[in-house]
Amino acid sequence: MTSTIRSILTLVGVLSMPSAWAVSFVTASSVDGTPPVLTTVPRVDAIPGGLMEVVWTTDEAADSRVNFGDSPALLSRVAGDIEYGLAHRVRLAGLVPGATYYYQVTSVDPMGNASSSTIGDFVAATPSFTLTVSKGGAGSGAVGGGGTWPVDTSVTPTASAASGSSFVGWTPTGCGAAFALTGDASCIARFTLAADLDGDSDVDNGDYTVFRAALGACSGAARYRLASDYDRDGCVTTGDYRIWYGFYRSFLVRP
Ligand SMILES: [Ca+2]
Ligand SMILES: [Ca+2]
Ligand SMILES: [Ca+2]
Repeated sequence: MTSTIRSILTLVGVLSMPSAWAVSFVTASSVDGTPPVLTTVPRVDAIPGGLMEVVWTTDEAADSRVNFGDSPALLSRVAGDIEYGLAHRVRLAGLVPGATYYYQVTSVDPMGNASSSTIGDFVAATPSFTLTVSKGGAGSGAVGGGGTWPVDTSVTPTASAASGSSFVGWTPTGCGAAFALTGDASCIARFTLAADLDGDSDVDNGDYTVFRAALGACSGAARYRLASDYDRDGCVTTGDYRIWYGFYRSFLVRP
């Protein structure tokens, strides 16, 4: 009984002295009083979308913080990550393209020891986007206008049908005129075989049959077919046949 009471008293004594308990547990050798070492000089990279990213490393797990602003004396904005790690990567948003900013990185270890870099500067990138221009359809041709430009650049995709092919149109149709690049965009130029009048991606007697059906007809007639009127003079004539035949020949010798 006496020993039980002593045990309880001992326990109460321990519980009533949490600070003493804690102090007795943390020996001098385990206290981390050393701030992290920045093992790389912070680097600022431009990443897609007009953001800038500050990258650095530390020799021990620490958090990530970047103070930045448009004056070295006033780094009034902050971005960061409270997760501890050795590799630090912080994105800075809301920057004015082309403007100069000043920044300083800080990493703090779990014991609160902090290290900061010297103040550096960078110029905020102008965001750039990519226009991809590609080809579709059974025909062939050349496309142009693709590339990477600063935001809001006016771009104009181009399409030029190869001999024996016709350019039909763009997907999406907005690619057919100049437009401002406000994001990555993709334009597909569709080419058909000019002699493929029945649309089966082949050129053969079936297309000749379709042509013959319109031969002699002029615009307004039921038999008239605009696609067969290659010279667009309003009538399907033997002159158009010669053109069709030329397309047919170029289809036969295509690469
Ligand atoms: Ca430390
Ligand atoms: Ca055909
Ligand atoms: Ca014609």
